[in-house]
Amino acid sequence: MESKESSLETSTPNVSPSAAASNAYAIGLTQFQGFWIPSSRVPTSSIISFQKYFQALDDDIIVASKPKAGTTWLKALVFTIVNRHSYTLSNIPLNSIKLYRENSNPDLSKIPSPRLFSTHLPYPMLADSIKHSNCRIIYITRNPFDIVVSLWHFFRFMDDWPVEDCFEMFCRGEEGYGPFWDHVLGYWNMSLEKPSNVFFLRYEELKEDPVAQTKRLAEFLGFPFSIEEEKTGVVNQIVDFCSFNNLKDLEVNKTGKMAETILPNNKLFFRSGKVGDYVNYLTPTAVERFNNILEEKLSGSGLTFK
Ligand code: PAP
Repeated sequence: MESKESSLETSTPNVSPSAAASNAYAIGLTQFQGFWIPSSRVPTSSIISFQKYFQALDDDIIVASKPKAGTTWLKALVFTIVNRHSYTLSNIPLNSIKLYRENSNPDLSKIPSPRLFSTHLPYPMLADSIKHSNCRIIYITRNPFDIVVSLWHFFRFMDDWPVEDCFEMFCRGEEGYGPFWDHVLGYWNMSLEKPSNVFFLRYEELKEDPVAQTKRLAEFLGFPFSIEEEKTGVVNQIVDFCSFNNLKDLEVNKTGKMAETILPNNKLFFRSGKVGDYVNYLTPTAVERFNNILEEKLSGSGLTFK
């Protein structure tokens, strides 16, 4: 749901560049519809096109996340669960779709059903047709400190910036698709309001019990595992196939590179895949400071992070 140009954009509505553009990552950010969009990669015109033209179908599946929250893992799991009868695990294609980047109004009718999409856009920015349809959204989030560290590592290919800069941007809410709290709250609130349409998942829960979470996911998606499948170990096979170690070692991720991106290689998406790595990078004072911000921003929502 990303695009480069749109012939439809007549003006640049409600757009302002990052005030603290001190590094390559910050320079690419633009404030748009209340969030910070990495507009050098995802032009706001493509979001407008998506909002205007995307027509959701009731059986669409949308993987939503903030960057570095577990998108790659969740995409692999969802695709594999849904397509497990069409492919063998050794030849399953794991693709990503960047639709509105190439074309402001792409023809999506040829995508086989159920159509799978992924997006980093916050809930309020989704096309109305998604909000009014019966389609399913799976949102993954992660301990924000691990997100900061993962994000910082990821963008070091552009700029060897200090982790403190990345952390400060996070505290200001001025980071890709941020503020973090608004992004997560949008999907959290919808998961409470429409639990059969929005599934809220945490990276840490997936890490702790991937088999149980994969079964929950399959149920939610309308592709539950049969007793026979459970007996013959299909759930475990899918979990193993989508595991960090397996995905990391796939040739496409060891040596591949996505077309039309500034990213040097796919390896960047597989760093350490651990929970709590942030303790090696952020001071306890920094953690406490962000915890205080989060407590205030999430207050009354029922959403907490350990
Ligand atoms: P994206 O949103 O830019 O696509 P995303 O996949 O959400 O990135 O995040 C990458 C993180 O997920 C990396 O975390 P790390 O930097 O803390 O290591 C990456 O290692 C981790 N990751 C990728 N695939 C998996 C997986 N199969 N299992 C667990 N973690 C994974």
